[in-house]
Amino acid sequence: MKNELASEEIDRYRTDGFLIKEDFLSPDELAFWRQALEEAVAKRNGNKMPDRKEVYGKGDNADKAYFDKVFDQLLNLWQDNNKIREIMLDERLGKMAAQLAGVDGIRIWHDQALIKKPWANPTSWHLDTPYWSFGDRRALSIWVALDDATYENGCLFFIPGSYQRTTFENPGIGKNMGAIFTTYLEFNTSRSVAAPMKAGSCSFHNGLTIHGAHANMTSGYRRAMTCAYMPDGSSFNGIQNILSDAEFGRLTVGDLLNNDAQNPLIYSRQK
Ligand SMILES: O=C(O)CCC(=O)C(=O)O
Repeated sequence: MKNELASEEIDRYRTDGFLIKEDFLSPDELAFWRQALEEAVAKRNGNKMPDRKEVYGKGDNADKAYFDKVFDQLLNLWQDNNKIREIMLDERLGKMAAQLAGVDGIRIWHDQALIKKPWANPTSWHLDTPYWSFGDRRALSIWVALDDATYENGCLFFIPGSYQRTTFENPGIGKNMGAIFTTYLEFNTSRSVAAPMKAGSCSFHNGLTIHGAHANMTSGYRRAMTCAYMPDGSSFNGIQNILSDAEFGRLTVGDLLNNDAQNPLIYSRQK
């Protein structure tokens, strides 16, 4: 795993709000991640979450037929598959996320397999952090390509620098690709940057970076394994998102999100 970050890469991430690492995984690691994903997906039986079908607040009910064809989305696979657990709890990933975010500790918010099946719809431009149960401008995700992600099958796109201006207000993610630009008029004429990647490469993006992905115009799969990271010390903001009803019921706005069973601390600089 090419887990070292040069200071130039950290600077670029801090300017653009995203960073691409080519050939991040070795061929053996890529094979292990693919096998882990295959096993985990088979075990999930169509459920998005380990314990339920949906993710709260992600537009599951509106236009289900359309959104089911954006991608298959399976979250928190680390909680029910040992191989994904080994992959996701790797301190090296946490350290990279902490270095990019400029924080001392990193917790998993949730992992997520995003599988664009043949002929899948595009992923409209959106933000991530406004969906999450904490508000921290430094929160970020890793996105690892498990197939070549190309212009044809649904590679990611980013709006450079957008994370420096966007807020926790949620413009949502609908069927209109560019709806977010009516909220963020200042980016309406921005240049977008495409991120085609070979399988085994990865990108990091800040959760407030405007991003999206092409449709899958091919008969093949575009599989990605991702993980959203929360800076240690983040507190509950009242949004349910991936939290179970029981956990949601227990929490009061302002409570620390430090339950290791739900959000494991995978890196701490103090250690
Ligand atoms: O894979 C995609 O199509 C979108 C990915 C995304 O939005 C994310 O990882 O935050």
